[in-house]
Amino acid sequence: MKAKILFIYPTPFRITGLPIGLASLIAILKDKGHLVKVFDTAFYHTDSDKSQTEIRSERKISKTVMNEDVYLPENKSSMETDLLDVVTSFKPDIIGLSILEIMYDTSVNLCKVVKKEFQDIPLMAGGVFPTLSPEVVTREPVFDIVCIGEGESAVGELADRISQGLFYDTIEGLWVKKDNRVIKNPPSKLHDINTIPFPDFSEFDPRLFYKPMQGKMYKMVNIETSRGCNNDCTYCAAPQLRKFYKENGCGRYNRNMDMKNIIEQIHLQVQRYSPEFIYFSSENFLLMSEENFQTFITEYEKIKLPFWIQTRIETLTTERLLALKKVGMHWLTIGLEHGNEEFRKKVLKRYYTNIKFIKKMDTVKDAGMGASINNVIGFPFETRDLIFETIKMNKILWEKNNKLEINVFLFTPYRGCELYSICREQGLLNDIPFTNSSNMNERSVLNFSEEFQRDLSGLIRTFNLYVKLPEEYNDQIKIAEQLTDEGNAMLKKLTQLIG
Ligand code: B12
Ligand code: SF4
Repeated sequence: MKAKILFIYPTPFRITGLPIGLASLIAILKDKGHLVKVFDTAFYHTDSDKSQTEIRSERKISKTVMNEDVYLPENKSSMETDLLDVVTSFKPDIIGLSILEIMYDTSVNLCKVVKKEFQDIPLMAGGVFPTLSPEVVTREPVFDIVCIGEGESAVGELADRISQGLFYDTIEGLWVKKDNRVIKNPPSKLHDINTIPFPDFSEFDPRLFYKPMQGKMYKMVNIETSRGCNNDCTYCAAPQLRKFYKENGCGRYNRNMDMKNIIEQIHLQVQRYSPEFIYFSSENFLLMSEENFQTFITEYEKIKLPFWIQTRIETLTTERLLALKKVGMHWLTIGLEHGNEEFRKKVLKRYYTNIKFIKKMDTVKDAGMGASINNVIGFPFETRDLIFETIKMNKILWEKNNKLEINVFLFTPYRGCELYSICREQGLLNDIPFTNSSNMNERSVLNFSEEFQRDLSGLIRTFNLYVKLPEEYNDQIKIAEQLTDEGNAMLKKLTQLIG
């Protein structure tokens, strides 16, 4: 008898893209012959909130996606009823959820719905939030098991034991509730990403493959090339995950996949899913040796599909960009994050200078390419003037290359990142177990003054106006910052000027 595992992928409305972690668990389980199904929440519009693509278009970050409703139609049915139907028909032995902090309350609510009807099916939480906040998740009565850290070996062994009718309270990586106590097994060793099977996306809703790119929807497939990151950015979970794995003796967090495996993976996923676009799911794609880079170029030339990468500014060179462009690179995403050098260094632990950033971005322009520049506002210790330094830097970059897409996010203190602790120490954050606040929101969860909250909500909606319109418009843009009828009318008028 093989085990049946139902995974729930809670993701906000229309946040598409494929979760590599869950897909990797699915691959392991299928390899062992177990049966897997996925239920996701991406197409249930549970409140009146706008989708991220709508917000991005309103804030003039990206082109309006004209056909989102066609590619990503909403489910008209109820999320809870549909989930119960899947559980009834699939009859899983266990249900696992992949949880990021923003979706924690949705996850708990869905589990309560299931638990009410199916008391005997164990519910298991895994993912970044349970890994970094296991005590919060374990306290929640609805969860029977919490997976800490990478889950491939834990989930594989769990399914094997279930299929053999054995209990599973001694599996590394799992915290298991038994007889009113929690058995806390140590996390399992980190996996060698060259030996585990490639991610399997075939159980996901086909709509999750579609992502917008400059106003058009494309069927994209994610390719895993590495796991982990060696940098220390204070707003990110990666340094804390690295620390967690190190402290627990799990091995090296930062791992690169061999180039021959990356190429094999691309061929396999293209053959399986016929994508129109490839997304390389690595935090720092260009952090690779020259030999690997040359192999990538030679081999990718045969794939003939456009692709998109994320990389750190330090890794850019004109030669590499031109070579990548020649074989199909369509877009890249780069983090500036803040425009003030001192602030960026001290508060964010990002160490490039503005001059270096501008020079490196010239390589993008020289290659005739566009890119997304990521920016964040609303950090602790930030002021309106400091935000204007971020605006100023983006203005310089955009005036040199107006193919750039200027992203702006609101800092959100997710548990586990270094800035979360700083916000708590500074009295900027109440002792809440989690936040479902998104980095696309207008109001910060931090206890900022009302004046600074107003600055943030005004600046997040006018950021691209300040960057893209000449400075003579600044007084009018300031009016557009206001959440009043006058402000809204001005925002509309100025927005039209950018087109
Ligand atoms: C790719 C990516 C995405 C993708 C895919 C998301 C996903 N769930 O995989 C997309 C673009 C959709 C996305 C969206 C968002 N993301 Co994101 N994303 C990432 C990124 C860069 C890499 C994730 C990854 O692929 N890791 C590699 C895989 C192998 O690891 P993994 O996902 O953790 O999975 C392993 C384990 O966690 C475990 N596991 C995972 N799920 C489960 C489930 C079970 C049952 C078990 C047993 C085990 C288990 O086993 C897996 C395999 O080893 C991370 C940064 C990071 N370093 O984690 C941010 C990150 C996860 N994202 C983050 C955020 C904030 C978001 C958004 C809210 C941003 C936004 N406003 O749009 C949304 C929320 C979407 C959602 N689903 O809730 C934060 C989460 C912070 C937190 N503490 O919750 C991170 C950590 C970045 C950061 N700021 O620090 N994201
Ligand atoms: S933000 Fe990017 S570069 Fe910085 S630690 Fe996180 S993954 Fe690494």
